[in-house]
Amino acid sequence: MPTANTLTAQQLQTPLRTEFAVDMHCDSCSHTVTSALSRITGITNLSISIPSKTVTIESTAPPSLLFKALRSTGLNTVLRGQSTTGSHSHLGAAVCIFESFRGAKGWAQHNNKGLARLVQVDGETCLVDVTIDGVTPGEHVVSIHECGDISGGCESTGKALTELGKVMVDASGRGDLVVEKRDVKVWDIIGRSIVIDAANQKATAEAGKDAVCGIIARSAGVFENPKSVCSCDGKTLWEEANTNPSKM
Ligand SMILES: [Cu+2]
Repeated sequence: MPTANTLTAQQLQTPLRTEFAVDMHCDSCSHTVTSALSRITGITNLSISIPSKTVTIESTAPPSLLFKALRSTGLNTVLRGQSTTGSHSHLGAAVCIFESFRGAKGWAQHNNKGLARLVQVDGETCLVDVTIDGVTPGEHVVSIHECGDISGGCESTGKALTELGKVMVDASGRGDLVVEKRDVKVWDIIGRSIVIDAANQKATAEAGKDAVCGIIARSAGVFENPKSVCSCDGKTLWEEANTNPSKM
């Protein structure tokens, strides 16, 4: 076993409080979590609750790094929410509800395939949290497209402006992505769209027929994720895919 190195990353300008649902069952799980996080620089406060299966972290380390460290324990982990600490507040937030348009007539279809939350956590950093469900298994590319026009499904969203990242969709059709972007500002992308397309479709800049997409809309702010992890089968509950977007 190699020695565990300290994990440093570009720190946020403003400390964030980030809450994760982690499927912990006992003190041993809790110790595993503590030791996975102990390698990360920038954590100022850590609180673990086994009964509520939550891990709350105050830190200037990027949430994606915390997410990866928690996932590395093998325990099911979901990003639940994020807020700035003390008197700081975030600079803007947005939400994007993904829909599938295959076989749809026009845009009047409500075939929810998940959502993205975007929070501008400081002047430089936009935190992106994407969860999708009911999508073809395999690698998918998540991109911001120039237009918020879904009148022709994903194909009318225009060209891809920037790639947010890649999602590996598992055999059950689910996938997620937590990433910080420094080339994206929330206020620049409201009214545009996010498209998720099979990686092998990305030879062209336009979205493929089987892509899912949604319009990026301003949101009230700091997100609170209703997802939790279930102790029955250790699986993530994705009930949020069917919840009211106004609550996000
Ligand atoms: Cu345990």
